[in-house]
Amino acid sequence: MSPLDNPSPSAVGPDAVAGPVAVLRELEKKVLWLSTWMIHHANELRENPGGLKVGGHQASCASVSALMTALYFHALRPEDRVAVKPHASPVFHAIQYLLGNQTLDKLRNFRAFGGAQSYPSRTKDTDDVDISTGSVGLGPAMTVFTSMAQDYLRRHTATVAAQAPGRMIAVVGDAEMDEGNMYEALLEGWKHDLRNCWWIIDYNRQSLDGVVSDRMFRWIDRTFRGTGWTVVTLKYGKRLMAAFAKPGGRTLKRWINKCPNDLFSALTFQGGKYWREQLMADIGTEDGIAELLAGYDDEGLQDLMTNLGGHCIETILEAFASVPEDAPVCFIAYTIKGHGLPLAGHKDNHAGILTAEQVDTLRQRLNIPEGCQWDPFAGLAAEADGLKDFLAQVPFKKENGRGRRKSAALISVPDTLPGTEDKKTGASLSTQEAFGRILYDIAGTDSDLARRIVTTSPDVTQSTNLGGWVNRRGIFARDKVADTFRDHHVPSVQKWAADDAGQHIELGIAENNLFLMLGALGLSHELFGERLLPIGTLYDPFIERGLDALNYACYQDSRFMLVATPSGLSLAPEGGAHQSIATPLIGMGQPGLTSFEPAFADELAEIMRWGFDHMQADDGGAVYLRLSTLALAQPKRTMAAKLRKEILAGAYWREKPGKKSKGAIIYTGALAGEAAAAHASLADDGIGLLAVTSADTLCRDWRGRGEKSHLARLLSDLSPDARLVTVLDGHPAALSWAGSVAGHRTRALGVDQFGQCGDVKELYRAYGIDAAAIESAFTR
Ligand SMILES: Cc1ncc(C[n+]2csc(CCOP(=O)(O)OP(=O)(O)O)c2C)c(N)n1
Ligand SMILES: [Mg+2]
Repeated sequence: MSPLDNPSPSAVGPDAVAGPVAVLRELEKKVLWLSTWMIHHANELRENPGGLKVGGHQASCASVSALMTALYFHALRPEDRVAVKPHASPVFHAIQYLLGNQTLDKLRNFRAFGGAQSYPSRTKDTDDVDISTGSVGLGPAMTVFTSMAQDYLRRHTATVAAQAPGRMIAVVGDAEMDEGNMYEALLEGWKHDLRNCWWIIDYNRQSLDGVVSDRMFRWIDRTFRGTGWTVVTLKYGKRLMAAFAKPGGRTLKRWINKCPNDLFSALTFQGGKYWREQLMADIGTEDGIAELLAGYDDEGLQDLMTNLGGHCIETILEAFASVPEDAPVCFIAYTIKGHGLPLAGHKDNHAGILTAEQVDTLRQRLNIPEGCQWDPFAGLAAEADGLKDFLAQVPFKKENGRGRRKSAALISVPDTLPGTEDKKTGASLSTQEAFGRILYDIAGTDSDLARRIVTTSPDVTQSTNLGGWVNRRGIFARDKVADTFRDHHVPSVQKWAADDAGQHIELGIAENNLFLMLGALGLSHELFGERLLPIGTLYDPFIERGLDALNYACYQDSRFMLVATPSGLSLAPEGGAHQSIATPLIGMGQPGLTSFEPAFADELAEIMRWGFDHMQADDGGAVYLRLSTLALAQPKRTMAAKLRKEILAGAYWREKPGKKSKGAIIYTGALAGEAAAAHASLADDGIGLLAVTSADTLCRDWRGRGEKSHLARLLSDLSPDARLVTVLDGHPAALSWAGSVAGHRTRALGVDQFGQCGDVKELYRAYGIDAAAIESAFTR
C-alpha cells in the first residue's frame, strides 16, 4: 500500500492503518506549525490598535495536534459530529484550512473581528464547526445529548434512519473532567443506553494553573466503565514500546509508570540531559539501563521519553480502529502539553506564547522557508501533489460539497392551536394548567405539529403538567419498557410505559442536562436534517441551576421552547427555595431566547403558536415561557387580530387610560388579578391598565425603535405628567425601565428579597405587590 493510500473506514483494522501514517505525520507537523504560527501572528505580527493581549493557547494546541490530525484526516466520517476542546480552536481552524474549508484571511485574523474565533463557534465561525465549545465541560456533555437526539430521530424519521449513524465525538481537555456536569451527562447517557459517542481525552495532566492529580486516570477509567463505556488507554507510543522490549526496558517502563506527573512534566521541559541524570540517579544501577540510555543522544532521549500514546499516529490509528462500531468509547490519550514546542511540560505554559526567536527556530526545524509561513505544504516531505490527492480523499471531506450543515422543511403551525376555543370560558385557570391542556389537545391531533413536538423534563413531568401530553404521546425508549404498575392493575392516572414511538424524553433531575438535551434536540434540523420542536419543562427557579447550559444552547442558536413553572411568590406555600425572583431578568438578558410571561390561557395559546413558528424561522430563536400555578378568572373575549398582534408585541391595554388619566398600572403575569383589583379602585382617576405579556420583546423593540416602538405608542395615550406603577412577581427591574420610554415618573413594584412560606395573599401583601400596594403607589 502506498503511503498516500487512505483506506476507507470500513477497511480500517489494525493491519490497515500503516498506510497513511507517513502522510499523517507530515500533516501533524503542519497542523502544529499553523496553530503555533496563527497565535504568534495574532499576538506579535498583526496590528493591535486596542493594545490588549490577544492570547491563544499554543501548548493546548500542541497537545492534541496528533490526535486531531488522526481524527480529521483519517478516522472521521462525514456523518460524525465533533466538539473540539475550546483551546484547540487554532488546530481545528488549521485542519479546516488544509481541507479547503477555511480561508487564509480568517486565519490571519484569528481572534480579530470577523476572523476565526478563539473557541470553535457554530454561529460565528464559517468552517463547519459542529458543536461550539468555550465553557469547559459543556462540549463533551453535548455529544452525549446529540447522540441521544440522533437515536430519537432514527426511530421517528425515515431519512435519519436511512443515514449511516454518526459518531458524536468530543476532543476533551483532561481538566474538563473536573466539571460536575460531565458526570451528570455520563449518568444520563447510561440510563438511555448511549451509543455512537467518543470522548478522546487529551490526558496532558495539566490544566490552567498547573499539573493535575496523578490518580485522575484511575477515576476516569472506573467512571466510564461503570457507566457502560469502553475505555481505551493510549499510554505509550511505538518508540517507547520498542524500547521497553530491549534489555532494561521493563525497568524503564516501571520507572515511567511510577513517575509523578509534576516530575515527568518538569523533565519534559528540561530535556534529554535531565532525563538522563534523573534516570541514572533513580535506576542507573539496574540491569540494562545504562546500556539502554547510551543508545540515545540527548535529543533522542527527549524524543523517546515524550513518545506518549497521544502523540504517536500509529498508536492513535490502532486505538481508533480497535473499538466496537457503535459503542460509547473513552480514549485516555497520554499527551504532553506543548509537545514539540519549547514550552512543553512547563506548568505555567497554559497561556504561554513562544518568543519570536523560538517560532523562528521551529520554522527552521520544520524546513519552512521564510515568507512561506502560511503555505499549506511548505516544508513537508511528501510531494504537494500527493498531499493534495490525499486531502481530497479524506473520508470526512467527502460530503463537504453537499454540506454537513443540513436543513429541514418547515413544520406547519395552524393559525389557531387546537382547543384554543375551549379556553375562553371565564372560569379560573392558571397558565401552567392551560399549558398542559393546550399540549394535551395538540397531542390528540393527527398533525405534523403533534408529530414533531418532543417534550423533555428533568423529573418534573407531572408537576409541570406534561402528564396529559405524555399519556397521549408516550415516553421514548429504544427498547420497550413495561409499565409494571399498570400491568399489575395498580390505579394511576399516568401511563409510564416507554417505547420507540414515544415523544417524551424523561431525564433525571439534573437541570443542566435538560438544557443540553434541548440544545441538542433544537439543532436536529442542522445536525441531522430533520426538524423537531422540542419543549422542555422545569421549575422556574431551577433555570439558574442550568443557566450556563441554557446560555450555551442559545449561543449555538438551538431552537426550543422552555416552559418554566411554577414561578415567583405565587407558589406561596412551597416557600423561598422554590420561588424564583431573578428569572424575568434572565429572560430579558439572554440573547437567542425570547421570553414571555402571560397571565391568561388565550394569551398563552397565541404565544405558543407564535413560538412554534419562531423556533423555525431563519432569524428566530428559542422561547421561554414563565408560567404560574395561580389560577385567574379568564377574560371572556374573542381573539381579535389587534389583540393577537399586541400580545405578541409584548403589551396591550386591558383598560385604556381615561382622558384625565393620572397614569397607568403596568403588570405582568400572575399579578393580573391584583393589578385589576387596584385598577378597579382607581377607576375614577382614569388610570389605565396595561398587560405586559413580554417585557423582553417590549424592551428590545423600544431600544431598537425608540419613539416608534410599541410601548411608546401605547404610552402616548397618557399625559406627560402621568405616573406609572409597574408590578410583577419577580425582580422589579424587569419593568422599571418603562418610565424611560416617555419620561413618566415610575414606581416599580416587585420582589427583590428571598420568598418564604405563606398564603399567596399574605405574601403579596408582605412583599408589597398586592392591590393595596399598587393603589398606594399612586398616592404616595
Ligand atoms: C467553565 C469554565 N471555567 C473556566 C474556564 C477557564 N479555563 C480555560 S482552559 C482551563 C483549563 C483547561 O485545562 P484542560 O481542559 O486540561 O485543557 P488543556 O489546556 O490542558 O488542553 C480553564 C480553567 C473555562 N473556559 N470554562
Ligand atoms: Mg490538560
